[in-house]
Amino acid sequence: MSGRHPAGRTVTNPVLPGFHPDPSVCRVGDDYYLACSSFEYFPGIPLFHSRDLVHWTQIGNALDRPSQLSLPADAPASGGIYAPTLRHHDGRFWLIVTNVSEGDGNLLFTATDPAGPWSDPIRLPGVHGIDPDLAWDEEGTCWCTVAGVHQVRIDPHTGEAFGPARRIWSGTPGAKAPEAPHLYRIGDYWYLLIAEGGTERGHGVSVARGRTPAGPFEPCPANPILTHRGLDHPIQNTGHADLVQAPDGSWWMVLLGVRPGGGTPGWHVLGRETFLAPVTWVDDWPVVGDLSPVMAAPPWPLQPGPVVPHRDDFDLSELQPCWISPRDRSAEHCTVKERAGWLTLHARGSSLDDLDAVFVGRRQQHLSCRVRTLIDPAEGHGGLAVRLDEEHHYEIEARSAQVRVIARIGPLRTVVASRPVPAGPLVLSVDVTATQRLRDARSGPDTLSFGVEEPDGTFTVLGTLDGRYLSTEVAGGFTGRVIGMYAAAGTVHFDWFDYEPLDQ
Ligand code: 6LW
Repeated sequence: MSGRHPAGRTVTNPVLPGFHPDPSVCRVGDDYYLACSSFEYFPGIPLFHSRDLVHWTQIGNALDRPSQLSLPADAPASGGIYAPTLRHHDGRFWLIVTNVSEGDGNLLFTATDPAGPWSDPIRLPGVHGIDPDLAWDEEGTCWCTVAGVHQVRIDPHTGEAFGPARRIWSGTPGAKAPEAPHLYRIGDYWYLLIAEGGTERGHGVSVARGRTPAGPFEPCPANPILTHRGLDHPIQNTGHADLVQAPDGSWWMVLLGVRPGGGTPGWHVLGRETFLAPVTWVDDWPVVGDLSPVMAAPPWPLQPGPVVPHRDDFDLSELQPCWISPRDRSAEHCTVKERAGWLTLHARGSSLDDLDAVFVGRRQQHLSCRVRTLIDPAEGHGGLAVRLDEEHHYEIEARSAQVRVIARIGPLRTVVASRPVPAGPLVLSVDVTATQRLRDARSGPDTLSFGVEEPDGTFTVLGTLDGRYLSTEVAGGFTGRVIGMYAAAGTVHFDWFDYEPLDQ
């Protein structure tokens, strides 16, 4: 999805590839900050910094302590933390999210430095509904707007809500799921931006405007102002947007979208990704430009940094912020301090089918990629896995001088291949290869080939699996693939993990 900037530079959408949905963005001076949903993973709410809205570097995760995020042990996949709004107001950053695994609890966090530390949560028992937004009017009143679309005034310092929530808009008549509201004062109007149509192929963005933050709101005659429903476009499910103005006065929209692959119906495997689109204003309504090509907001930067470190030697005293684990990550089960320069995992569950499996992974961010890791399985079983949830994962596991490839798809679990290997540390591999040319209408989106390194340095593939079964269209839910290391029994150590993007 690359396009040409008028200045001759090539830029690429998505700007945050891989499982980075529900983006919310704000600007402070020349710096932009962006937050995404994290669902059942810990740490939660990845935070990114950019100078141009195109190149983003992860600066942390807002919810990185159990006092901020403690998910129930049985929190389902795609439960947990939904849809942040990130704002800067009165010298502080404000972040509001919903923990759907805690009685639909809305939680507010603040920080003076977006890289952290973020505060412990301020609870909002009087705010009901997902996708909370924060906006302050000229008098300093804080308006909290949630999916539906409902609104209530709050004290963001205490979490107190004033009065019952009011419905301020229902979106386009007949359209489902009016959600993801964001409210802005722009010029003479208050704009209420929402997503509607559901987060699947029908997704879109609509807008209304009014003279006060509480409405009444007049819908834009051009709604939806963005949708790819029914379009022959490589980016689908476009919606859940947020607006930001660049220092030069230009406007931009961040939004989520997906890139389905294969034949019909099209499978997306990376989850919902963050895209960028230019916005202009006509008759005081926002008009969204083409998603591809995308032009970067000035000042043009700047060298792109790697989205995440592609190789990790586990030489730092803490895990880098790209690493996430389902539900929790205690030092008791996951540490870089036990064996210097290695990541050590102590098993809890007996396989990745278990809710308490010990797994540390990073988002798959490229349609094609090559992953290698060096495991020492002398004291246990473990391996390299591609995970969507407990019921959808493929892995290669090392145990007692043997490796095996395992596939879990829905209720079915099967050992696809196994073979002996010499005892001792060994390199496990997975190559994800996107389908370039369809064989027929039923072609899958990609293949995943699992293998081991031989003593002569070559790799032998043990099993190649169709990637459609690790897609959202098959598994359901709101996340995307995460690739990483796990322990299934005893203790396993990993010396390094290498992720090589292979997209053109
Ligand atoms: C989120 C909702 C949505 O709360 O999906 O695409 C839900 N939009 O706004 C989970 O990400």
